[in-house]
Amino acid sequence: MTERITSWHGNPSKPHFAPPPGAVDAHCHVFGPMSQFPFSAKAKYLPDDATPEMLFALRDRLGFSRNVIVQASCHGTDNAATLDAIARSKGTARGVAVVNPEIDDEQLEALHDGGIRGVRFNFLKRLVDNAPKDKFIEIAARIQSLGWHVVVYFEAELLAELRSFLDAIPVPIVIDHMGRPDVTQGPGGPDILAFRGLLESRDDIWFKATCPDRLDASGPPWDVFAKAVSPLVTDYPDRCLWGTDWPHPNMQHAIPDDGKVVDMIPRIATTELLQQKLLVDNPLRLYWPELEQA
Ligand code: 0GY
Repeated sequence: MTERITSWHGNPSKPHFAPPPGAVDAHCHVFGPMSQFPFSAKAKYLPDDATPEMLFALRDRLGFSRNVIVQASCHGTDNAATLDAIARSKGTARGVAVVNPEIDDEQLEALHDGGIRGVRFNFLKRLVDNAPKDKFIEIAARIQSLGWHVVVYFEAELLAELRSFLDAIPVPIVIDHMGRPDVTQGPGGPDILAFRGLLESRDDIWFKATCPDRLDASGPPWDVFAKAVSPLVTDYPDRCLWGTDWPHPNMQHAIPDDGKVVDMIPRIATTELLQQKLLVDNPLRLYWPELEQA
């Protein structure tokens, strides 16, 4: 694997939708720069550099105030690039790490000091070689005292098999991209209904109402995604998060315009109150609880 891929739009449009003050892009990544932060030997894709400066410029262009930077699989369990981006953010970014199961408590505390507030468990076979559930449960128990949560990434076909694993996690859970439902089934289709079953099973499971570009092949304005996802945001207004997914890992064949991705927001969060919860109140509760309004 030698060819580096670019997966992000070079000149995203300015969105028509203006996010509320303090809005958080709660799912984005940085890549490299490779000269400083080499990619993992196990990386399944080799991206071009997507630097913190590029991310923060996009944040400003789109009208956001903060970022949650999620460790991408191409950096494996070395969180240095994510930590570097958080350190450069002047307090406007926090992150989610991917950790080696052997990590000790001191290293976890160092991650906390560096702005990490959660650990990601990735079950996508095309992205990671193995996903040891027993080790993940041990990690989840160990991060409890730090007040962290876990972020879990899986595809809808895996949900039934993962159910007992998810049930055993003793901290809040955030599900990336709603567990990738087939949105063409609609809001009452089997994938969304199964996901609703999970949300009903406990009240500390959150989801990211993200990635119309990944989940809806119809393209902008992603009507199929809007129709399937908007009822979830309406019904679980205090447990949803939103993010750009910049730099859109692996999306080099259908690179989304981030301005258009932002313009999806009012179609899934259809009132100002829902937009305030999705973009400000909910992410602050998880990532900046000290800033929450009383
Ligand atoms: C995403 C989705 C993807 C990639 C990663 O860590 C990653 O490499 O998360 C994907 O390829 O679906 O959430 O950014």
